[in-house]
Amino acid sequence: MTSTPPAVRSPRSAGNVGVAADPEPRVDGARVLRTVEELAWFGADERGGVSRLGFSPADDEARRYLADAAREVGLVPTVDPAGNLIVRRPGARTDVPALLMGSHLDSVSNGGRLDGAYGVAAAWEVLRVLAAHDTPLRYEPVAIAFANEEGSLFPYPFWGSLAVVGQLDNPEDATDVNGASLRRPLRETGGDLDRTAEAAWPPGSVGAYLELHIEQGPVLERAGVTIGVVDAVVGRTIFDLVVTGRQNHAGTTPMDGRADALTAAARLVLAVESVARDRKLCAVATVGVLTIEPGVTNAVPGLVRMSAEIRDNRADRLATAEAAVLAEVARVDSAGEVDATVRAVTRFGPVPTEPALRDVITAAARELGLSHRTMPSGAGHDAQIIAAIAPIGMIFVPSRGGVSHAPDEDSDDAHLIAGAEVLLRAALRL
Ligand code: HGY
Ligand code: MN
Ligand code: MN
Repeated sequence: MTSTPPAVRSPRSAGNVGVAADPEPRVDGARVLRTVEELAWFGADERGGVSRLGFSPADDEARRYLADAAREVGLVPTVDPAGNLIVRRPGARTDVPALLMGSHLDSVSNGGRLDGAYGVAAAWEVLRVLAAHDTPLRYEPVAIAFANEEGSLFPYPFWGSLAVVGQLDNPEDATDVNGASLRRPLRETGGDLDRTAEAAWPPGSVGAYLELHIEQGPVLERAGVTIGVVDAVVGRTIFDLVVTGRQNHAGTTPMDGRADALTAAARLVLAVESVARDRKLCAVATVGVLTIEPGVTNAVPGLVRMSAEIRDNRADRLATAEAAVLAEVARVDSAGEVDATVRAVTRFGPVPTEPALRDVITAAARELGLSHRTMPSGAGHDAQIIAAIAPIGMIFVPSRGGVSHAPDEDSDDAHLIAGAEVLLRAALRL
């Protein structure tokens, strides 16, 4: 991990937001890139990439850094009780709904520098530009960095956006993967576990939500297209599976007398994969976590805990695939050698974006002379949660090699700047 965070640099600090009557506001592309670079400092992983897990010290430092950067240029940052960092223009209007723009600040373990952080950096820039121009807007622009979208340390993905829509379940019980309570880290970041309900935005208070994000897949790059206009965000079900066998000596236990939890789990891993790959019941299916007990070379594994997640853009297909996963677990269980249990811990349905906002984004891209195409999102996003209270729109830019949730996640600078320009244009068109 890294030693000291970057100081808020003077070029960005130069001059507070004054009001100018420029008919053609533009983002400062270099500033967007610099904010992205600086954010990558927080949680920089010595293996490469970024490990800025939600509610970790690195996440907290990144948040403070962004709040300071906003304050330095005369914007007004606040932290809501769920830990979302929200930035407004000075004298922000409260008599009109908000145009909310943002993404998340946390990363997966050993992830990239762009997933989430790019959208936050761009939203900060767009808000700064809008604060500096006397452009009449129907909605009050507000930038937000959602807390804990990935849920890598505290396994509550979309924590911050769920709080904003008033749908956090039993927040006071939230613990990290090791069982430690969220209470202290949330308090240190400016939140309050007993008051997360107050993070909910009242009905009608958000006129629109726009999220800019890297695509995280290969579609735009392969097509040579700069801007993705997202038409739907994928649905996802996450399962916890437990396989219980009988732990015993690896040298003395005959092969026909074993209840090996790991070999049974291995069959389940392949069965989960097969639900998508061979049976094509859903778009993708993944086992990403496998823990083995006791995890030594010379004992037959007695217990395996594993995750499984399935995704699709259609709710009916997701339901069918979910039933198939349950049936596979039941099959391994009923074979009698081991006990296998499964629990769907998280379900997020697929969510379409707002057609009118797709049109706004498309028109913005066209105005800027940027190539664009409509496409679904295979990754989950805070936008799909915010859809419960507001129309949502999403903008994608190409990911190099389609790589994400990995250290070499990257995008061309020109694409990153183009995405920020589209976000600003879309905001102005609203
Ligand atoms: O997992 C996802 O799709 C998102 O990156 N959280
Ligand atoms: Mn992600
Ligand atoms: Mn993301």
